[in-house]
Amino acid sequence: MGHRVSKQQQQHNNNSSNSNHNNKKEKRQSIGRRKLIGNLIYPNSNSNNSSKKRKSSSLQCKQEKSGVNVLVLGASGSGKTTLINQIRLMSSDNISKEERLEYRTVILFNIIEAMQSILSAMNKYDVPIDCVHRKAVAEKLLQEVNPFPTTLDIFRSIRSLWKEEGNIQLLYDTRHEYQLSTINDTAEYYFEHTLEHVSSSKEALINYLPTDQEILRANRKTTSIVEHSNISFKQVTEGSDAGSNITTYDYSYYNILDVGGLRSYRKQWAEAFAYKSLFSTLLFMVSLSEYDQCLLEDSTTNRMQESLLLFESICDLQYFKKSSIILFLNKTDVFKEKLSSSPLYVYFPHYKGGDHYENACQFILGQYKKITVKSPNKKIYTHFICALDTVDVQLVMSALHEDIIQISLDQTTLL
Ligand SMILES: Nc1nc2c(ncn2[C@@H]2O[C@H](COP(=O)(O)OP(=O)(O)O)[C@@H](O)[C@H]2O)c(=O)[nH]1
Ligand SMILES: [Mg+2]
Repeated sequence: MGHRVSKQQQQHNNNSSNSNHNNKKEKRQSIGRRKLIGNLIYPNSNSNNSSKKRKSSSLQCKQEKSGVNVLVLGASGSGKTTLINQIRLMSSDNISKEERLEYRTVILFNIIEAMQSILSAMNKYDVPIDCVHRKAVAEKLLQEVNPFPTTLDIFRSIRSLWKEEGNIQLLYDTRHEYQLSTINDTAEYYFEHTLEHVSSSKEALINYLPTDQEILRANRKTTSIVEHSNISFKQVTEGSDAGSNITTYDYSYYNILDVGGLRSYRKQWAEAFAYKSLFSTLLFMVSLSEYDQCLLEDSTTNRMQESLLLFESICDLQYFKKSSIILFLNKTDVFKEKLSSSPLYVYFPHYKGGDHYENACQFILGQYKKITVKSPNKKIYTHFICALDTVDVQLVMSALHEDIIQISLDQTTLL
């Protein structure tokens, strides 16, 4: 089970520059990058504080561990925790009842927040609710604030709005055209599956324990460094001629560090970097589908630009200067779906590939690869995935394992 180790918060602002003068621009960008991942990781900034934090840390990864150690980084919402949960579900480190109960609250809140976001957007765009009774229900629901009352009444109201008010589903389906990024892409799954169950009776609601599929879709902010130790699993490989295609790799144990991706939590990453020698494999997660969205913390910064800047600042860090990086380009499902309704060239004017999925994938990948050109020894291993798709993740895990072996060979050669 995940082991929580620290909780600190500090807000940082992005200072990326638009100056025409290159040196000024670089200087400002460097300040911006510094703020992106917090001062702690820079040796000349507040180093006393840093060592104190490290000393007070109870990270289990201080000890040598056998197996593969992977540090997963990336902006908030890119899918880090979802991928790790998929890996855990495939392995012996299943999700306990206690953790499922924590997810229960998150999911019930996700459902209420998603319907509130839809209703707010309907108000904003003057989309009417036809029935007077449902209009009153919607107004009441909009007044609820976090922590939400998770009563049977609320879920029955949401169910009736979703099932009976045509404009609500219409607005949900066209959310990409309206740039409604506050409406979670996984909400439909809850409206179609979870609501049926939790609104069926008081007992069903009280005893509700989320399934694996529901947990994978939960939007839960990671607020501390979470270590998942000794995740062991059998890998499925294709093309085995021994009758069975199930095989276990030599490295069957994974130790994975998950971190909070919001700017305010990036200061904690220093703690994870301090164990760089142990967590030698760096996996950077990107959400492909967020090219047309702004940050939750800052409505003026494009999420893809933030992720690119974050990636650049990670690549520039002394800790990772020579490291190879595994780049996961996630949310291929949403990316594919929204390309035609939200053209990529609007956000990246250099892009000329239209709404062709492969062109768009290669363009975004190119933006990340460009960043690593200045470090010729750095190898980038890339994978396009949909972290919600178990089969996809299973296939990628086999490839990931090959990458990790290659990275360890590369490192031996470089020594
Ligand atoms: N549609 C879709 N949703 C995803 C995918 N990966 C993650 N998500 C959802 O995106 C949201 C944020 O994911 P999360 O793993 O918490 O991001 P993190 O902040 O990087 O840990 C959750 O609601 C996930 O279910 C994906 O490949 N496709
Ligand atoms: Mg997370």
